[in-house]
Amino acid sequence: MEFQKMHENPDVLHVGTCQNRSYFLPKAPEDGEESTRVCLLNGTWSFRYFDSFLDVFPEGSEGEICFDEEDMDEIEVPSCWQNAGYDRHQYTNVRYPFPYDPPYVPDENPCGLYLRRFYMNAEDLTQKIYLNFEGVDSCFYLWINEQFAGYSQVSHSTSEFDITDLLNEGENSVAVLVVKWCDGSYLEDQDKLRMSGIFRDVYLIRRPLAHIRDYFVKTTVSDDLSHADIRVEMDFIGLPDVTAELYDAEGALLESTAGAEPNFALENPHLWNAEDPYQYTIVFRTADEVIEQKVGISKIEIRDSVLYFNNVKIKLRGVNRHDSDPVTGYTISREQAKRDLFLMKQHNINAVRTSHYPNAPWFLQLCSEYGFYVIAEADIEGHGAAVQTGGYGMDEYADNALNPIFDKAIMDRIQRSVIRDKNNACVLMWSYGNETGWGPSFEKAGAWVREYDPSRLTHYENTYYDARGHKNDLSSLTTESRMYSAPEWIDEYMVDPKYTKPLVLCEYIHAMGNGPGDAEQYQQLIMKYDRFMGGFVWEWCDHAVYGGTTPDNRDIFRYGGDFGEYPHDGNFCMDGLVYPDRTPHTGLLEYKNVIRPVRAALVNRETGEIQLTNYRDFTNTEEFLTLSWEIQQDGDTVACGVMDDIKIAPHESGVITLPDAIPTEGDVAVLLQYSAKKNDSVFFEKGHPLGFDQLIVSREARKEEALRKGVVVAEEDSRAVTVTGDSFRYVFSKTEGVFTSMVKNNMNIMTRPMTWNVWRAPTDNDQFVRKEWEQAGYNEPAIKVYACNAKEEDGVVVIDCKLSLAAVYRRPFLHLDCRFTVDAEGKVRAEINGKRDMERPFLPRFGLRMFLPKSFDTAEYYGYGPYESYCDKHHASSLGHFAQTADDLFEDYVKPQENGSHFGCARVTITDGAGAVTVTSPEDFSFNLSHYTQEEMTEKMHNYELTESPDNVFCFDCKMSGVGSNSCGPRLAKAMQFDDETFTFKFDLTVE
Ligand code: IPT
Repeated sequence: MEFQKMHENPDVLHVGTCQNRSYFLPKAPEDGEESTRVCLLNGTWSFRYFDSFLDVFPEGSEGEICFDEEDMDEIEVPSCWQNAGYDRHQYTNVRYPFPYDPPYVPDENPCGLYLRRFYMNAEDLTQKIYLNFEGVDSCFYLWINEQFAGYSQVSHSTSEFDITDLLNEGENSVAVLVVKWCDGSYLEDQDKLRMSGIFRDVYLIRRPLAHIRDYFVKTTVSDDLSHADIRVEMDFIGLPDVTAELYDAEGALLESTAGAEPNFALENPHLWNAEDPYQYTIVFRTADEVIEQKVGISKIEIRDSVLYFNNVKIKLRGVNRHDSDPVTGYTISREQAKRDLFLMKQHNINAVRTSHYPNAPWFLQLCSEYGFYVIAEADIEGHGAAVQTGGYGMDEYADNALNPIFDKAIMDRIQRSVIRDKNNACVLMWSYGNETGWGPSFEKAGAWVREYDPSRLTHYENTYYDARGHKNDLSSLTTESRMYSAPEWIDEYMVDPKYTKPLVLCEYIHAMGNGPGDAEQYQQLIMKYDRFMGGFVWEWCDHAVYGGTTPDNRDIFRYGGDFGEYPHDGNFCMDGLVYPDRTPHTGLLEYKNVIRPVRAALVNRETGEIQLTNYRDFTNTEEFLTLSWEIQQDGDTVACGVMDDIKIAPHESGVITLPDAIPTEGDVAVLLQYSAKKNDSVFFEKGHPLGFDQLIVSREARKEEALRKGVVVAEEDSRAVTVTGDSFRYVFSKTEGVFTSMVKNNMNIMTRPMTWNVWRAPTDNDQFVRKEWEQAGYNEPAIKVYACNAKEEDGVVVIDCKLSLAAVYRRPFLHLDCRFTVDAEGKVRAEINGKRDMERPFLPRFGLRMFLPKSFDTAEYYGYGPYESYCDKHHASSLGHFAQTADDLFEDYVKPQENGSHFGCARVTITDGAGAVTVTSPEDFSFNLSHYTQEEMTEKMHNYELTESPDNVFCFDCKMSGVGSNSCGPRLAKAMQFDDETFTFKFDLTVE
């Protein structure tokens, strides 16, 4: 008998599965917290891996599966088989990992046969037994006691089977053949490491013969929010008698009803929102079963193109989250999920998009419990269709959506997502999936969603073009969703009459590597426009596979290309706000402060009045805010205090008055630190920092110190000028235009010659401009000195030097006109006037680089710290005095790149405790100190491959370009590019 193959048949999506229902785990009446009706089948299963589906049926098997447990390996369920050593990982973003030939998939299609045994007693068999799979990638065939029991394809939604009639008293077996690719894989082209297997929980549920099959808790709230009705629509197997009880969050019984359509009325309901996720509980009871359902009540509306949640114009401060862990892959425990959610709460995030598939069903329960607005996305992503002819073909893009063979699956996947998760308070929007184009399939499914659940908003990105002549009907979508739109486009959207829906950026500020640098720019727009609901950062975490440690104990994280796979998309999966192990990136700290709950502005310097605005949507500052204030003068605290009785209603402003006078001289700033007023029982403790504002009141023009005059001698030969004073001897190269040796007090401070410095190890966000930079030769400039004259003059030595920077075969991109003055104590005063070739791209940076002895390992600076800071990414840092070692300054990106710079500096000293090199400047500058050269970081693909430089690398820059988010977002904003045609860099360099 030939095996009936279903995984290349788009008409056969599920065989033997039950009708969809909402997620709940029933209990026995006598149960406590744990349900005795649910039997988890997680644990060790027997496992046989096949490289190809064809190997499942060797010659002579006649289409029969061999269930013989002998010779089988063992595997943990749930898990991904690639993480257990089978098959291999692959990371691709857009491109399908197999030819685009729907509904067909390769014959060499890896499979895994899973088998385990379980026991049933006679009493069990008097009931209904359901078998549930919460997630299997990509599809599976099921046998109970070696009898075929069904098939299902949809990796991230539940498949439930009624297996009652296949069971025996005593031992039973369950066998699952998981196939890596199926026709459904065309709809699962999510940007992720591609893994396979039974990756979520598997369990049996015992239920009485008559039971509640499904229910939908529907709530309506009166316009003034004073009244709510709860109506439960139920569906049954058999005819159980039902009673329903409504409890408040403290467990007090409010109301009890009997009958098949329970309903409750509440006066002054306690509504749910992300800041106060209050949930009631309904307990449904039938003769032999209890179901507990949390209920959060809210009113979601769009009025005049503006989102109102419980009559408040809320803003979404969101992230896109994948199920991803470097060790467990797609298999995420509640503890792992909670760790993500708690970290989000600690960083002011209030919304999650489950990109691009439903998460485990309990994940949304956690979001409802902890307070997150969720875009709940269906398991659909098909952007691989777009790249059939190179680039993004807009017609091709929609090929899956327009292909009728996928109509059924698109409807199925959307229904599965909505029906399973409908009773969760956190669901703000139903998302039909991601980047699959648009077509009749989505129109039909969208109409179904609106009909089934009109209480939620609907979302889908990829509707902005009509493909292959199909005129898009977008009437089922309540929102306009875009990704990575440039700020200028958002301004246009707000005035263009053709746009009538509220706008959400379902993906923005691409958090890859060092970035994002444009968070504040977008936040300004979110705050400005009522019709801009907010955005979701792409994305929450870096995806990687943990590969153990190197002999010197460095963690190995692998990404695309590290598994020998083809095709792959390199480190494009390393684009999260947290590292794979959940250590926050500086980008998360930046985002946290950009979305801080309070912002401040100076009203009046004389009176010390400061305006505070409360950006929480529902909570008065009185309930959450402790304000510590500090008046700073030249980086020192001159007065400080704490206020925690500030009353400002949500979305309102109020004025506070500092009790101490704000000085009028020097660099003056007011630092306002916002922290949690109370212990939050779950996420953080009293005092947890919520963000800060530093109001720079004034920065004083910095005076140049007078040069010390005395005996300084200049000697010249054809290659160098040697400048000698009492305590020093410096050599200035007449071919490089910089100092090549600086000996002070008999110590050579430079282990190698200084260099002019325009290159930086490209960040991920530099990956496009990098090509232009390399074309211009910024990575390999040679120096041509046209003239170099030294003279002793009035007790100092003055070296004038004209030079250019140009790479081999290209014309100069930069001309410099420099004057270096060396005083009698060895201080070097530099004035460098630069002129650029404006046909070349903006510069990564411009400055000088010194190589210092390894012992010069501490940077003491007055500038923006303690976190790495750039002109467009410094909102996590403040202006002040900092002392950090090269290790502290280093941001250890898995893919090495420019990091650890500090912007807005007036002074930096690099010291070993005894000696010191100090740079000061009348204008703000940037610096970094690193164990690694930019060449090393440019070259190496992984952090564990980095080799330390024998010296410490000290760069000080007149300017450093911003970082932006161009890895997927718009090109770096003009204002953040170092694109000046002429510039002047003045600094004093002192060696002690
Ligand atoms: C877009 C995708 O929606 C998302 O899954 C991810 O790939 C992200 O951007 C980039 O990291 S796809 C992009 C090519 C627009």
